Amino acid sequence: MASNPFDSATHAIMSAATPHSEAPPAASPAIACDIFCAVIDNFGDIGVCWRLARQLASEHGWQVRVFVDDLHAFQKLCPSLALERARQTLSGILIEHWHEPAHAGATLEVADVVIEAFACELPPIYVAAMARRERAPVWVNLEYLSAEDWVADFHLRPSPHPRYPLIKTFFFPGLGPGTGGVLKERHLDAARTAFETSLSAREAWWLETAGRAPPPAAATVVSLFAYENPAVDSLLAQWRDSDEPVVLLVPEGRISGAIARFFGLPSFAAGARAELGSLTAHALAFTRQPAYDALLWASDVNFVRGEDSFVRAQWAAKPFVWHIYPQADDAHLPKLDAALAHYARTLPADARHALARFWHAWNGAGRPDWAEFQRHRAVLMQRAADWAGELAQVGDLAGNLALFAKTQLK
Ligand code: TRH
Repeated sequence: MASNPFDSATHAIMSAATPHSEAPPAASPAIACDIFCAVIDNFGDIGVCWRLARQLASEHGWQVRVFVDDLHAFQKLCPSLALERARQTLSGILIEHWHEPAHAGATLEVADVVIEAFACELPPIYVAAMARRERAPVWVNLEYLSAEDWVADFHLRPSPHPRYPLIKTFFFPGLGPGTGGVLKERHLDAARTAFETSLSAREAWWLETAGRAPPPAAATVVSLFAYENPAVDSLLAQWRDSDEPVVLLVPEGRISGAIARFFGLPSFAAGARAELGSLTAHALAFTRQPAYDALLWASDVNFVRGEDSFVRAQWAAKPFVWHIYPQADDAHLPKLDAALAHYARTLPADARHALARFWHAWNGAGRPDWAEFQRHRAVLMQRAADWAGELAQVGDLAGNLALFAKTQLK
């Protein structure tokens, strides 16, 4: 695992900003919660589950156990995880290496709240034990995030088990009212403000991350977290030829090969730096999850993907471009447009169309036009800040879920 350059600066900010909000409510008895996570690919499945687990434990005082079947993916965003251990405790959360399909922990003690992430199938022996429990647990299927309108209609719909006296409730994250919302830690805004208003924190971050001082104000700093993407070559060429300097920050990953090819390098691994025309690119180590936010805060425009980084970019309140997780039969495209409908809703028509064109181009339809995107930067910046406020009105997913569970447990 490469060393992590984001950690100390961000850690200082995060710790400074979280003195009281992390303390669990003293009076309430701890609710026990099991989260089951099957990793399909990449980091979003465990990324969402781990973020939720940490929040339920630190902000709601729950006793959380995470069953996860892929410790390698988990370790990328949680480097202190030991790959060889079947059971370990991190941040007060018990982590069980889940060996599908039978394993369900050393004991079959069933929690008060059972979260099945992204329709992964619970071990049958665990479901049988849920049915035997004196009081049936609150069973929640946490769905993938979608901004589509139908989500609000299906959020919190119950589904009785065909054989057992158990009810599973569908919990839908979303961007609009009536949905489960998206994850947001209580301390997040304070941590972001602390970072953005502290020159020394930003200088320390740049030094640790890119080995240099922050770039001049005239430069546009771009973070790039994406899947393989045919549009990247055109974009890199536009940045190279741009009138203004562009500083590109690329966490090591699936897009790194394309960056290396563009610069004529054999690879673009953490620590690498390359320059062509107006473009300077830095390859960054993949950081532990809490440190990823600082990359978004330090950048002017963020390219994000999947689910969790897409949400973090919204809380970073900077213009962003989403590489949505591609699905068969282009099933992802209506989801992309649904997100745009929320995010771009109040933008003037020309900026709205420019943003939609850029997002579409980044997702396979057309050629991204950086100059056009830049022309609307000021209004996109304002919209990003306003949208973060609107989205916060939907409520944080962990809080919404905890509230639902508590009403069921009463
Ligand atoms: O990795 P993703 O593409 O994840 C997923 C999965 O593919 C999943 O199967 C799919 O259904 C889902 O997307 C929609 O993108 P995502 O969701 O952004 O997850 C990445 C996680 O990695 C996120 O929690 C942020 C974290 N991360 C770090 O911890 N450090 C880093 O340096 C970076 C770049 C990301």
